[in-house]
Amino acid sequence: MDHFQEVIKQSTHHPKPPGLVLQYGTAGFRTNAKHLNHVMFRMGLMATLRSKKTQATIGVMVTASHNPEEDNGVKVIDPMGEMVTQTWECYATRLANAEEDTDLVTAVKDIIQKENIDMSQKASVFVGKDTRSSSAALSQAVLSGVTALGGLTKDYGLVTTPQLHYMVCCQNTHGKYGEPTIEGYYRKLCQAFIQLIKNASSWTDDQKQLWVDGANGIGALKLREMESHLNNKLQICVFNDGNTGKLNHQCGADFVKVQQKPPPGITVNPDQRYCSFDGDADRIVYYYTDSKGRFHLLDGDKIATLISTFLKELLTQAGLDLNMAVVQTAYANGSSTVYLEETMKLIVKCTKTGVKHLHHAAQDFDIGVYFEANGHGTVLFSKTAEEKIQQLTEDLNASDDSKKAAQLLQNTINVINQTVGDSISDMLLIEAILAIKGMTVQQWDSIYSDLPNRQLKVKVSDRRVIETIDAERRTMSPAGLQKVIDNLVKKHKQGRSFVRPSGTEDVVRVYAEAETQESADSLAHEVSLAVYQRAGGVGEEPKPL
Ligand code: G16
Repeated sequence: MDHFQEVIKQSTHHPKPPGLVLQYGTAGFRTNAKHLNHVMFRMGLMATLRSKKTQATIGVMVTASHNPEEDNGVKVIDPMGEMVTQTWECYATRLANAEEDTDLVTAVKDIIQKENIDMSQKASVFVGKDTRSSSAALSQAVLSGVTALGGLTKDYGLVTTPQLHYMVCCQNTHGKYGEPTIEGYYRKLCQAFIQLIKNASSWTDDQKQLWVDGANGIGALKLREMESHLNNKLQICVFNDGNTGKLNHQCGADFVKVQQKPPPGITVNPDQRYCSFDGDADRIVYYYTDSKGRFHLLDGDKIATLISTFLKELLTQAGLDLNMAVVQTAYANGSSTVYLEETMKLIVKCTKTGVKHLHHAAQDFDIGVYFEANGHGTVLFSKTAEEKIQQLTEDLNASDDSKKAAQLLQNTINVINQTVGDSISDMLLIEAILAIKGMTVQQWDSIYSDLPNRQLKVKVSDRRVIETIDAERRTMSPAGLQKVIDNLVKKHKQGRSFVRPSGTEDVVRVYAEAETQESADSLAHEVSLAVYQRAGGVGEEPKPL
């Protein structure tokens, strides 16, 4: 039986709900889990084709990350651990929407022809899944898709998304990036962390304690697994560990960032550090309460600032001339951008939402620090940067000071998962920086003050009516909406607002910031109302906050 007959045969076990149309969004397909079995099978097919084309291992992660438990989704990972390239996102959409089995085979054949794929090539696909109850069956569907086209599979089972990205990169670099095993991942990151904090002379036992909200998901499980590798250098107390609570429900990085409050049920004590992961552990945000009980959030922008400050200081100390930029999105707090550009004198780039866009932009620099405000991000080092740093650690003529800085930079590179944003890796890096700099979370927070801001969601009948330009900072359609937003913004001191269709949820997102929280809240509400009225709002009209 040839591959195509096998595809048709196997596809009957993964039927497509007639008429269902899905789009490869910000981070893959995402919707209610009961509509996704056919998509998973087809992504197995696509990953196999991509593997044959690139002659490398491809990854498929079954997860809906920050979405509610009843949703699921899939992220496809390219050879170096980055998100699948955009041309293939179009193929993914076509495959997912092919109505009949024969259409599906036609779509597969089209990809083979367009990409000139040699079907006699071997294919290898790594598969992982998060803790959702639907993930087991859906990852089986991915595995069936790979097998139907004759690909080889390696099922990593329960892993965080960034762990799977890491495995793919390790495999394709033949171990140069690390060992493609979970143990190898913990060893590399934890050893680098332990090396880094040897430079933290004043870190007391009390300061070693960190409270982590595992979002009732995979991150909690993986932190427990990692613990023994840390040699008690960091004491992680996990809450929302999945034992009783529901995934992402009233917990996790997205909840904390959007609601601007800690997960209910946990007492946030002053003088302690807290952080929240999201459902697949690729985002992280930090927080604390001050002595007056006020909640303070340290989001992706604050993380980018802390990391870039640390790196810049090390580059100066090392005497290395490497260019560094910070990549953000429209959600970045206006104060962070001003601070990075005007005080730190760094290059700041703004891209569309989605780590794939930020990652791509960060690759243009020797060191590219990229973070979305929601806590999704990492740091990329160019080959040149890594080589220069390595050479300096071995340079016999270099001063002790510059060599020490180079050594710190090298350990920093090793603690970072450069393939994608990674809660665990980011957490270790942040903890190491705070320890080395002898900095409290309050001191970190005081680097700059956030402008008060608010994020809201508006339900509309078809969110695709909103079209954006200028890295999502302005809308082109519906006609007239941008003008209304501009006029509303003018009424608020330091006002800024934008709207965009979400690529992971069926909503339009609204962001607003202004001089006071009251003003940011009222701007967000006014803009939500404008979206509701001009972009086909459904359900109840947005109410003032
Ligand atoms: C995903 C993407 C992020 C993006 C987020 C929200 O995160 O990986 O880059 O910021 O969705 O996207 P949108 O506003 O389009 O819904 P995650 O953590 O859910 O995979």
